[in-house]
Amino acid sequence: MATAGARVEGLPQNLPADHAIVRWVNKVAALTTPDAIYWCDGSQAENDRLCQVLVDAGTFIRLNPKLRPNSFLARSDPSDVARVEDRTFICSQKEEDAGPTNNWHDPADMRRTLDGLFTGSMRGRTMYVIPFSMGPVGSPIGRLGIEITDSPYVVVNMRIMTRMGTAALNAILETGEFVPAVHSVGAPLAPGHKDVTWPCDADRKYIVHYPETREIWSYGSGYGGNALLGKKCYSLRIASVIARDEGWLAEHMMIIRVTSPDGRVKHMAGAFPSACGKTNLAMLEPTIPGWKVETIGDDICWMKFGPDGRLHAINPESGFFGVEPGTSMFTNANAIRTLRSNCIHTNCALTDDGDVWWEGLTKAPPAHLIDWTGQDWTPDCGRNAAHPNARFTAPASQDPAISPDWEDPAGVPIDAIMFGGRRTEVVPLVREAFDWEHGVFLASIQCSETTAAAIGAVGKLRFDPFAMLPFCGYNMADYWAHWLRIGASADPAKLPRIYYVNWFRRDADGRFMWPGFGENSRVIEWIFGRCSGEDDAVETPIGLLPAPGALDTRGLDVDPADLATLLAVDPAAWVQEAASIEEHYARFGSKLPSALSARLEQLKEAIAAV
Ligand code: SAT
Ligand code: MN
Repeated sequence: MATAGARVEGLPQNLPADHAIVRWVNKVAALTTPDAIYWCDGSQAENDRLCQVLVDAGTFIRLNPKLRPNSFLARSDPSDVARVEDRTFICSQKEEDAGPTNNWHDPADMRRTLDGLFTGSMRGRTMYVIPFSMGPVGSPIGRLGIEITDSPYVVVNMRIMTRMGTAALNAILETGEFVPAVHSVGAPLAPGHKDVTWPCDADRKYIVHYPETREIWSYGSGYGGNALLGKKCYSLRIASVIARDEGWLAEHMMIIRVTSPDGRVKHMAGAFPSACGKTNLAMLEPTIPGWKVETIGDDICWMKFGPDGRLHAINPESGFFGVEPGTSMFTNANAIRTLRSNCIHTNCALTDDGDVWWEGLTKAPPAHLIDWTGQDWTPDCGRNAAHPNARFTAPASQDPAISPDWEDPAGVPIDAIMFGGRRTEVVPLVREAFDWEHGVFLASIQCSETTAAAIGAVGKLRFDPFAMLPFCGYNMADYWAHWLRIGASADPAKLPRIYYVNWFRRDADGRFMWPGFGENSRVIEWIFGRCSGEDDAVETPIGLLPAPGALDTRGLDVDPADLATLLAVDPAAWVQEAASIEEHYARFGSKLPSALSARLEQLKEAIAAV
């Protein structure tokens, strides 16, 4: 097939020219007309070459090798700084299969639009072919994909975030299965034109998913989850559809291993919206003596039932794409230690000695910086030095808290699942669901203040069920039904217990009432005890709360009155909460599982009876 004259480099020898993968790649090349097609092998030498290409293009600034070896800073176009939820589409055949929380578009019509946009979109550029594995190669819970992109920045990020290159391609050749994902920054280069440092199509971004054919097409953005298509696009939007069809779970959750002082081990998963502390929780250093927390994953969790009837989870990623502002030795020392070398920093500030800086990294800011837009910055200039959604891309293997079993292909058995979000008011520090179905109810009413991880208003309260609002690839009500089915199909004694936590309560002066970070280990200790059969909870209308004295508060600097508020149920506030849950549920019409509307009625009755 024609490749519009593109030069081909690195085509693996075990890939015959008439193989279906080669034909697909050539078809995309015929549409997008790149100058060259480069097949990535994932090697260190290839990575070093591409990083130098990015330095030469001005996209990367090499950081001071004495301070941060093999690390780079990239500054994006100011129009391209976060996920674009209003430009993210689920193009199922039927609108009701995307549901009221997704942007639906007719797939045939979308294909026509994208055909137009992708035509010649890679002109003047190299098209990279990236075979990748989500999960350790060969894991029975993992899956394979191939991303085509015209962005070398995407290639070097994908190398950190996924297992990318020859081993993944060989697995694809063996199994014959992969999710195709096509990405273009949407900025063709005319001959003789000088490139910009962050090419994108500021006004036309499309992050498109075809759930029935399990395809991803992304146009116009080079940033994060818009462009690193193994992450939200594949591991959540497409994988949630695959998981529904195959009876497993693809979730927006961190995963940790918790070890008690007497050496007992439990695994916990936790779903929180973007920029709500998943990475901090995943790398937590307990403040209570003798406890240990190890990281398995910080963002995505794929869970399947094992032969033992329990849910076993893997982290499909191999790196962290974490928020920088607020990350420090005081809030997440393990993240800071992870960033010593081999990382990509996007949209933070540059210090005069060639290091990175962001708000919150040090107590006092440096006297002078170059900010994320490339301008001189001084502490009195009135601007942020780093973008609020500045991110690090860091190899998970460099996390000092990484669990020795984080790459176990069989996954780890999950004992507890936490849900949570940013709630200034109403929602207590922690509560346990009465049972799996009640846990699905609590997760379906998850609600959180918006953050800078997506373009749009920050601090606005919205329902974000299961922290999957921007990531569920099908009708959210059908997704709830899937969770209910998973629970009904299992031995209840083997299912994880479900918790709802809130680290973000504030008092009337706006001050956080709970110190969070390492102190969250106290909540984890209570959950651990509950999962070990400890009977130290009290029943309330909204779930099981820690019994008086059950939460270990020794050495904790929290006002007893604040602690009481953090563990109280205010019936008047819950009457209002129930009214907004009713509105939230009404959006799903007849698709709302009756078990969930029944749980809402029970909640209302229980509050009225207080
Ligand atoms: O989706 S991203 O990977 O850009 C970050 C996030 O929102 O968690
Ligand atoms: Mn996330």
